[in-house]
Order: sequence, then structure tokens, then C-alpha cells
Amino acid sequence: MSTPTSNGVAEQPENTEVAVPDPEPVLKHPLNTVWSLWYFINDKNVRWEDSQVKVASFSTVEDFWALFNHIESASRLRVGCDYSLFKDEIKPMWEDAMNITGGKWSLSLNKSQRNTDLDKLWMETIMLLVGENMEEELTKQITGAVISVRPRLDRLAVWTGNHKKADLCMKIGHSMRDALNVPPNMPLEYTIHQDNSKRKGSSIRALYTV
Ligand code: MGP
Repeated sequence: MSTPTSNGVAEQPENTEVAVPDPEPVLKHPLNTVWSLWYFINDKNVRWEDSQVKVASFSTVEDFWALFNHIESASRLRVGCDYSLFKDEIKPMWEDAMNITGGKWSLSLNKSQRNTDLDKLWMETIMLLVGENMEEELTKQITGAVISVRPRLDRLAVWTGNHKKADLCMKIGHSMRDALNVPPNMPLEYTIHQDNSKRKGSSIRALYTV
């Protein structure tokens, strides 16, 4: 307890510990949404669903950078593995209630782009999601993004919640194109999760293209 002095200014008694407030909560910059990073480990002996591991969640700019400065870059993932960034509580799976009626915008990247472009494009995609600079309706539609490192073509995808909302899907596709500065000769294709889940071998038709 502090003792008042003759001039009325409170004075701390000697040998009393002064509680210093933790500066962190004050100094951190909150994001609008809590996000989670997932890692898909390609292991043929484990069920697909069990191969998705949640790495960490973050809700401030500082915690986002702390996480992304700490982890392996996407271009160094083992072939067959993914990183997924999804809104908290949404699993990076077709089956999640927030994804079940949705689909994804995909950009295919050839192997030579893995060393030159992949990390930059993944970071631009993350910025598009986490920055939430799009119209609110579009931001709400987005559930997450996935970077998949594959033997032939790597793939960058933005997942949305409802494939029937054509106008919103198209706007998100254009936003992704602009944010990633995709050259005109590279199409972005939107496919429905339900079609992807039923696919056997041959590729499926895109519902939308930008
Ligand atoms: P993939 O990782 O989306 O594509 O799905 P990849 O590896 O490029 O191969 P592609 O040639 O099939 O495009 C690969 C396989 O993982 C699918 O065929 C499913 O068996 C499984 N899988 C992928 N996803 C995204 C899901 C999912 O959301 N749920 C379930 N249950 N399985 C999935």
C-alpha cells in the first residue's frame, strides 16, 4: 500500500514490489479473425483426416510474424505435404460444415516456380486473407487457403464456403488474381469440393474461371 506524504503525493514504501503491467497485450495489434495454420503430412499409412495437424493459432499481427518466421517455408516442404491456413474452428477439409457446400480457386505452379515464386505467392495469399481488406461479404465467404507441394504441379488454392454464390466467388477469384499478380496466360479455376471428393482419376470441369 502507498503512504501519502506531506505534499499529498503517494509514495511507495521501501521493499515493496511494484507490479509492472505486462506490455504485450497493449502493444500487440489484433486481427479481425483468429487463424490457424495446419500441416498435412503425407503418410500413406495414416488416414487422410488424421494427417492434418494443427500447428498453431494466432490473432495478432505480432503472433502471425512470430509463427511464420519460425516455420519452414512452403517451398521446402516435402513433396506431397501441404500448409493450410483456415479461420479458427474451420478444418481444412471438404467435410467441415463451413466447406461442405464450397469450392476452391486454384492456381497451378510448375516445378521451376517452386524456387522462384511459390513462397512469395503463398505469402501474398496469406496477406489477402489475414489483411481482410476486401468487402466484408467476400471476407466472410473465404474459409481458408492451401499450398500443396506435389511431384508434378504445385497448387495454391483459396477455399470459399458456397459455390452457388457466383457473384461473390467471381469477385474472390479476381481479388486473388490481382493480389498474386497472375499473368494473363495463367488461368485460375474454381472447382466444387463435392466434385473433387467424388473424382476418380480424370480432372474435373471448373465451375468458374478467371
Ligand atoms: P489433394 O491433396 O487435394 O490433391 O487430394 P492432390 O494430392 O494434388 O491429388 P489429386 O491428383 O487427387 O488432385 C488428394 C487426395 O487426398 C484426395 O483424392 C483425397 O483422397 C484426399 N483428400 C484431399 N482433401 C482436400 C480431402 C478432404 O478434404 N477430405 C478428405 N476426406 N480427403 C481429402
